[in-house]
Amino acid sequence: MPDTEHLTLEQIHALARACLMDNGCDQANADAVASTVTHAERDGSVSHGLFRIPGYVAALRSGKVDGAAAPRTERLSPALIRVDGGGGFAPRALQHGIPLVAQAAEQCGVAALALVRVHHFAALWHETEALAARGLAALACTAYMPAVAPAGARRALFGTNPVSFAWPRPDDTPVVFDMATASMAMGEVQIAARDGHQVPPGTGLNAAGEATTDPASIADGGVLLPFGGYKGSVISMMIELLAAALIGERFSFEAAEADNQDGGPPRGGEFILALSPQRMAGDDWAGHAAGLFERLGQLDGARLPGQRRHTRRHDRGARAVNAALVEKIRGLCK
Ligand code: NDP
Ligand code: PYC
Repeated sequence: MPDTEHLTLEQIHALARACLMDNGCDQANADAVASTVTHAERDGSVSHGLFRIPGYVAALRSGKVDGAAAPRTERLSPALIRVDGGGGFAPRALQHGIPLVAQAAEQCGVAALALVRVHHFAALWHETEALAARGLAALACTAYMPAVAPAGARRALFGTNPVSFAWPRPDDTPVVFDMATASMAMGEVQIAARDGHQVPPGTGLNAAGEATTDPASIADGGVLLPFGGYKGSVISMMIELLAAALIGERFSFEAAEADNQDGGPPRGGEFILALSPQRMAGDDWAGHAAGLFERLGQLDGARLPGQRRHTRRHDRGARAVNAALVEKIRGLCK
């Protein structure tokens, strides 16, 4: 295993924030991204924590992303909100848009947020958990750049296109899943390559279109496969439609064609849906759902999604971070 360096959560936040500010972010944007990165490290979502800082910095340095972007709101109807991220990183626009869609869903029972002109490089559970914290069920999805071959094909068209769903539980953490619709997130493949691990059979193909368990030959010139064969493939296509066609943003292939290939996230969009169980099912909604979770917990081997991350969250101690990555990030600071 590569060397690691132990950093407290405060040190992780400070390092990320300083590096972003040294490379052109204003305070609001640096704080928003640094918090997202710190929460990922806290929860063990390593592929979407500090690992992403070099990409964020590349996008700032090339001028692709505006580090001082200020989101703007357009209310398309009482239940339909568009937030224009102004070409900035998604966490800043989400900070702005999530309270607005939550309030609209509380009033209308259901509301949607179309996040446009953002650069998304993070896990999605941040946004769905924020809505669940307000008693709402939430769904979020975004596209990226082609990395996944549709079922039957050997060339990439879809992004790794993640989807997250969170269900609120009063006085408890939400039940939440957040997953790439690829067999594996590309970040996980890149980390496996960095750390010298193989990936499971069925993860992807090399540049010659042959099945491989070597992560480097998937990440460099190869393709990922969708999770679950054609079923994951059609869900990935749905995400392209929801996070691009539905909200007037770019498909993964369009995002890649317009991108400057600096290694940072391309411009794209995110679709978020917020639903009020209180408004739809009435007072009994939480107890009713708890019955399902209880039954699931009684089955040997089964667990609730989100449980692994939420357990790690209780540990407020230092996190072991790849030492070469920490050195690289320090080198990107002034
Ligand atoms: P994982 O395969 O690690 O996990 C997927 C989900 O399944 C998690 O919510 C996890 O919960 C849950 N889960 C895992 N095992 C079980 C189990 N045995 N029983 C019940 N639930 C389980 O995620 P991915 O590698 O696919 O994705 C990693 C991250 O990458 C995501 O956060 C995603 O948002 C991000 N990503 C972002 C992209 C972007 O464009 N911004 C693109 C692609 C991915 P738990 O966490 O508790 O283990
Ligand atoms: O891990 O596939 C991924 C990914 C793409 C964009 C952000 N994360």
